[in-house]
Amino acid sequence: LSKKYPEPRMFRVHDRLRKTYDVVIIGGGGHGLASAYYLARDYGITNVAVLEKGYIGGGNTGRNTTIIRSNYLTPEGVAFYDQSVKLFEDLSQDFDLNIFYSTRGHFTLAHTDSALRTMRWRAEVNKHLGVESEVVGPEEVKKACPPIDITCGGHAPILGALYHAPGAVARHDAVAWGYGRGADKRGVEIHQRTEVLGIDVEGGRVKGVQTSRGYISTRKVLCAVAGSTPRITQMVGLRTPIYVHPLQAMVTEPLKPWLDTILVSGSLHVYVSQSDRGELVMGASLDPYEVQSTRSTLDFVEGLAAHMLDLFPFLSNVKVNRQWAGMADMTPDFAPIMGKTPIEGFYLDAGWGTWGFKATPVCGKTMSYTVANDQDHELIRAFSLSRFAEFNLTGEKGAASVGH
Ligand code: FAD
Ligand code: PYC
Repeated sequence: LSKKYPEPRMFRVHDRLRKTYDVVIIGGGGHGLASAYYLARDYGITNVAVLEKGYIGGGNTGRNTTIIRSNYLTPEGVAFYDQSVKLFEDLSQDFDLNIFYSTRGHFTLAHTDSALRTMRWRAEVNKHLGVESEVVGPEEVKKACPPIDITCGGHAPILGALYHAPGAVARHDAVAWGYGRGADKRGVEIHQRTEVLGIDVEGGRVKGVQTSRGYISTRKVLCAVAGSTPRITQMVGLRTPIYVHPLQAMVTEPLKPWLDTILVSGSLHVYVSQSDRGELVMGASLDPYEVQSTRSTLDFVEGLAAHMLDLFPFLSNVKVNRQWAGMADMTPDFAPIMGKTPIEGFYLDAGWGTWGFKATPVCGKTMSYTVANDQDHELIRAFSLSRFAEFNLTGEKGAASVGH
């Protein structure tokens, strides 16, 4: 007697890899899965394998603090991230899965005159491109967040802030699952616990991929592995300026809702929002050394807690529940590296450092276009690898939330 079981809730499990795929995507994070989803949905390319060495969303996608915003500094950055915010706003409906997208408003606090100058610069670029951003005084910060100590214990008074009304948070796992489920439904194969160990290149073009579960032949490989990028680019003999630093985060025990906005202070090295479960989700600056590891430290918790108490002294008895780290693939100009590469059929979606969760939908859109047409999408031209050789950088350091 054979029982009829329901369809899998998220995606199918495949016993074996096919011998060949039209496209192989390395990395089952948000970016890889979003690219697979739009390849299938928008271009009808479904003979696609997503290879993930661990479990989907287990990399930086599942470790990030989920801040979504488009208040960048360069016109290219603002246009790109604005598209992503727009895609995010419709994502729950698109997936028929609740990603808990929540528009909260985003304050970047300025404690010095020079920080305030950068806020004005960003506000003007943003407004010019139709993105809602404005500089506000400390009284507006206090109005939006009454429990804040606007003097920060007297040693770093808040002079003003960049306020970005569309700033939002979302459930990171649901973003990975939504893209994974949608890609799977359209025929894409997701292979977890499948590590890419080598890439065959012949005559300057991709031929196939060696994996922990056998060999696959393919003419197109998309690399979307964030903190593991240098290991993969090495396999095809490609040099990039990416360097990897740990970025840590932590959450408190759940509290009654009291923090409605997202707050960031580059000077105090703090960013914080309150999740739907009531936890304060917090992070600080990058760890100061280059290392490929996801361990977390007591130093980090102590430093971040001290700065949180500058802003909110009343939190002194609140417990920290969890801490963790991800591997941030940093670039010298704090912009990503996207698009075609000198190796034919090898496409790169990398350099996402501390800022790539918010870009997940637009990366899927633009990388699927680039892979399908073998031509860089116009929104990513400013992010090409060749900009470093051409000294044509896309300087976004002033718009990074995280201190460096
Ligand atoms: P990942 O999610 O890391 O996925 C890459 C996948 O590739 C991994 O699952 C990995 O297992 C897999 N992989 C690696 N090597 C191989 C291999 N050889 N074979 C097969 N699979 C492989 N961004 C924001 O916009 N807002 C934020 O608030 C924010 N906060 C952050 C906080 C922290 C603590 C961290 C660490 C990052 C934060 N980021 C934030 C950055 C953001 O998380 C990343 O830029 C983004 O998630 C990158 O997504 P991805 O899909 O490219 O990479
Ligand atoms: O890019 O907004 C961001 C961010 C916040 C925390 C880490 N990255």
